[in-house]
Amino acid sequence: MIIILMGAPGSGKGTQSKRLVEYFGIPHLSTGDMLREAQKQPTEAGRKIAACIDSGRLVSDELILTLVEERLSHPACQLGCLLDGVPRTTVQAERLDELFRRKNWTLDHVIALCVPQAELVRRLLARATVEGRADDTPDTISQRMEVYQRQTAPLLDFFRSRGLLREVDAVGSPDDVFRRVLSMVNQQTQGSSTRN
Ligand code: B4P
Repeated sequence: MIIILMGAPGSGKGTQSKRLVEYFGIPHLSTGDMLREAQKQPTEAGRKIAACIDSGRLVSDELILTLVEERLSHPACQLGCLLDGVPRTTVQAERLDELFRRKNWTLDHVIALCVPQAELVRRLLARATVEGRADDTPDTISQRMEVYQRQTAPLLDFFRSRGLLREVDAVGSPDDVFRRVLSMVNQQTQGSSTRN
């Protein structure tokens, strides 16, 4: 099973991913986590990644695609995986589409977590007080929201036009949201097995 989890910053992608990968027993591929690990390296690449994240910009498509392709080639991903935070641009979406076709993999679900902007900001500011992430400051949050609207939100139409997009109301407790996500995935899976 291949699942893509989309949503604005703070929509709960990381939170729901943890539950989904445990439930389905598939690997979790989070580009945010991969980049936070990579930025710790005392190299030019590590410094560039840190600068992008801290200012709320996206890192380059080339870097993301190299990291993701490398991770998807692991044997653990041969039976599926959950992509969390990728694709975030049209180039990433198109290149992943090509990669899946080359590998003869089917993308099963694209789930978009829907949360109003005021709630997103509230969550990220609350996380700042707990985790102190460098990109959870008010200025960087507003930059990330702007980047999301400009570069990532158009992908919802990309997946909608392919009949793959499932939008889930992601306001409520993390467990409530998880129940909604799961029921959406199960409905969809049953629907496609009935059609086959
Ligand atoms: P990510 O790590 O993907 O960060 P995010 O979008 O802020 O997080 P997420 O939506 O997962 O929020 P979370 O569950 O933690 O990316 C970080 C940066 O990396 C990007 O800004 C970018 O620079 C770079 N990057 C990543 N992928 C990239 C790509 N493909 N291309 C280029 N650049 C890329 O939830 C947030 C908070 O809300 C948490 O505190 C959580 O506890 C809380 N929360 C979650 N669900 C809740 C609920 N239901 N109710 C109340 N609070 C909730």
